[in-house]
Amino acid sequence: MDLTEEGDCRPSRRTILRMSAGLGLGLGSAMAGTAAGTARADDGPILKPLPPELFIVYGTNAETRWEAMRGQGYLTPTDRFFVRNHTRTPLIDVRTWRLRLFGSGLHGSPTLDRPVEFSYEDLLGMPARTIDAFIECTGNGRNLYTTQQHQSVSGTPWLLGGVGVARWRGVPLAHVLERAGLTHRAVDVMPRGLDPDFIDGGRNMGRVRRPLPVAKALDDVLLAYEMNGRPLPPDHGFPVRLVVPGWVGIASIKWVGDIEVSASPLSSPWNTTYYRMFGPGYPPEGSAPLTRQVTKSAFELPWNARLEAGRTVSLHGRSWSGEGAVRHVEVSTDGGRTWRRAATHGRRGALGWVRWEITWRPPGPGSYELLARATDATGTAQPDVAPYNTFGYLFGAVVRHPVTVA
Ligand SMILES: Nc1nc2c(c(=O)[nH]1)N[C@H]1C(S)=C(S)[C@@H](COP(=O)(O)O)O[C@H]1N2
Ligand SMILES: [Mo]
Repeated sequence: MDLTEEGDCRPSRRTILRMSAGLGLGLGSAMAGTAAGTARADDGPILKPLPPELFIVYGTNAETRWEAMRGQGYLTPTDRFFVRNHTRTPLIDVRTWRLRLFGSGLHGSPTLDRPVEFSYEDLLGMPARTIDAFIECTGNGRNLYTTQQHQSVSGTPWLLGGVGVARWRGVPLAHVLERAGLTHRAVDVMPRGLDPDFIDGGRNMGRVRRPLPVAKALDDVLLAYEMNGRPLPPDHGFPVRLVVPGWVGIASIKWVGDIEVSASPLSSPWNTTYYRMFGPGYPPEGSAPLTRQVTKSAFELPWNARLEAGRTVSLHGRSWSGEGAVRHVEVSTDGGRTWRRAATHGRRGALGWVRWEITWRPPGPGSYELLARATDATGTAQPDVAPYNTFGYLFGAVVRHPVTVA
């Protein structure tokens, strides 16, 4: 395993104490009487506050406003981390919750009726790892297919705020699989969420689940129970979620209830109907299931930001890539004619992002487009155009960020 991390393999005593406290009455008041996976009777699909200065809300989803990242540290604070829910955030009682593993890829082929089970406390007692990794929605930037490439696509019209970097702590999935009796025959694992069934156009797709190849599952995937030093909040997958570094956000299943481990390939709507490229140039069944995220960059500015004329401004931003650490970032303030290298600062995590900064003195009042272009670990720069696909996935082209100087 090769993770950017603090290096320890033991759960910290602090964590254990804090989380054991959570097992008692601390969580009790909010959770009492709810069975694992029981939907709440109350209000909206997302539980945390979504103040308009931090989020743009689209139904069951909410994206981070990039201006809310200005002045923040390396990590996205939990209060402004985007939420992508197919249905709604469930409230789960950890006292009755169990992680259930079953399937033909485990010794003795346990069934879902008689699975291998781990409690929340069992997981807290296993070797822990911490990683700083981004989770990003596959459709992040989808709005740009329409506004920048004049193509029509379906799905939530995210700008660029469907991404965040958090410090995730949990048990390597590899460890849990070994403990459950992983065999050499296993090819796919499929975690399944405890949120309600997803209904799409009247069709019940069942609970959110997506197969993950065993090779990735054993590489750097976490079963995370902490986000930014606190127990996972309900909206981000309490009690336990997958964190699949570098991969499409859908791989990082929240509210995991069970994991099928199979000796034959698995499928679900989330690797057949969705999360493949469809459209001209792709076979009717779509591309192969999507895996890594593409490279992207964003300015920590409002969309259509107003900048003051006659003074030099500092432009800040962040770039990230499913290919690993970003090498460098260039910025153009003249529509892409000339480019200057931005100064990167702080950490350049392989699983996270890099922060950068450049100064600009607008030549005069008017409308401008700011462009940022990152070059990934393979030496590939963000392209000018993203390949069209009907769902508007993986918009990795250079974004033309509109600003007004007045
Ligand atoms: N159980 C479950 N897991 C899920 C989802 C969901 O709706 N249900 N959404 C997925 C998608 S599409 C994304 S992009 C990420 C979003 O994680 P976040 O809400 O913590 O930002 O969770 C993934 N895991
Ligand atoms: Mo997503």
